[in-house]
Amino acid sequence: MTFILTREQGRVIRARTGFYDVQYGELVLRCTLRGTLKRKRQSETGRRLYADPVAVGDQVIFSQIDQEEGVIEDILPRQTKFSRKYAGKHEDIEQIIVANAHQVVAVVSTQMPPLNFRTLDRFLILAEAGDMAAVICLNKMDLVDSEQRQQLTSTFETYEKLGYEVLFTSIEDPNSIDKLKNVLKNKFSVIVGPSGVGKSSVLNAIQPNLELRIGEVGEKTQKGRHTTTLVELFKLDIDGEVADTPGIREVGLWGVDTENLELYFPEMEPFLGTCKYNDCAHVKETDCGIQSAVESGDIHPERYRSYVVLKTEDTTDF
Ligand SMILES: Nc1nc2c(ncn2[C@@H]2O[C@H](COP(=O)(O)OP(=O)(O)OP(=O)(O)O)[C@@H](O)[C@H]2O)c(=O)[nH]1
Ligand SMILES: [Mg+2]
Ligand SMILES: [Zn+2]
Repeated sequence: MTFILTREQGRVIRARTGFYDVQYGELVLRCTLRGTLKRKRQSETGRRLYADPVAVGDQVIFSQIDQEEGVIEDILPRQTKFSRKYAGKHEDIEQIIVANAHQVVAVVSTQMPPLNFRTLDRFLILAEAGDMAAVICLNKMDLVDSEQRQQLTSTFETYEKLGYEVLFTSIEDPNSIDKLKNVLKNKFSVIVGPSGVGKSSVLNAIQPNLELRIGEVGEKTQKGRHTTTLVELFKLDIDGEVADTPGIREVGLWGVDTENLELYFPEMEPFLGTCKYNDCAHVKETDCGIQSAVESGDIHPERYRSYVVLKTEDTTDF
C-alpha cells in the first residue's frame, strides 16, 4: 500500500480556476477545493467575494487522494497579497493575483507597448495597498536612442526620489539583467505589468531553463497578446522565487482607501493640511496646497494626473 498524506502543509505554485498545483517537497499534486472552502467565496448574503479563494503563493493544508491528486482543506493567513479589482459581469470582486510575495516588480516598456504612467502608478498603489515594496523595471531600453534614454532617466528620477528602485533593462544587455537578478535574490517577487512589456522575457534572460513562452506585440495595436495565461511560481537558481503573471489589461484598484488617496502618493505628504478646505479633494478646489505644489514643480504633473484620474473615476484610463 502506498503512503497517503493527510492534512499536510503545502504551497500553491500554479492556479487555474478550480484547480491548483500544490507543492510539498518534490511532490506536486493537482488539487481541487474542499466544499467548505468553496463556500468561503461567498459572504453571508451569498454574494461572491473573490474571483478565486486560493491564489499562487498561498500556504495551504491539503490531503492527498492518489499519486497525482489532492484536495485543499484550508488556507493559512496571508502575509501580503497583490490584488486587483476583478470586473465580473455583475459585480466587482477581489482577484488575488499572488499571495505572500515580498516585493512587486512593476515592469513597463519604453515602446511596444508605449510607456503609460497611469498604469505604472496603479501598480505601485496596489503594491502599497498589499503591504509590499515595489521595484520599477523599465524594459526594452534598446529601442530608444541616447537622447531618449537621458530623458527617461530624468523622468524616472521622480520615482527614485519617492524611494522606488528603478531598473533600466533590455534583454540584449546582460549587465542590466544582472541588476534585476540581484533584486530578485533571496526574495519572493511577483512580476506584474501590461501584456507585451517583456515580463517572461526578462525571466528567461535571468534563467534560460525556465523556457517561458514569449509572445509578439502587434505592429498596429502596439499591444501584447496575453502570452502568459496563468500565474506560475518558479524557484530561481540564485535563491529566490518569482511569480510570472499574465499581462493585466485593467488595473482596477482593490483594497485602496480612495477617500484618502493622497496617502498613497508620498510626494503629497509635505503639503497635506495646507489646503483652504479640510475635506479638499485637491482636484478643482481653490486655495489647494497640492495643486500649488504641482504648479511650483514640487509634485510631478504626471503623478498628479494619475491622482486626479484615480480620484475622479477610478476606472482604467488607457
Ligand atoms: N527589443 C526588445 N524586445 C523585447 C525585450 N524584452 C521583451 N521583448 C519582446 O517583447 C515581446 C513580448 O515579450 P513577453 O516576454 O512575451 O511579454 P510579457 O510581458 O510576458 O507578455 P504577457 O505574457 O502577454 O503578459 C516579445 O516579442 C519579446 O521578444 C527587450 O528588452 N527589448
Ligand atoms: Mg508573459
Ligand atoms: Zn487640496
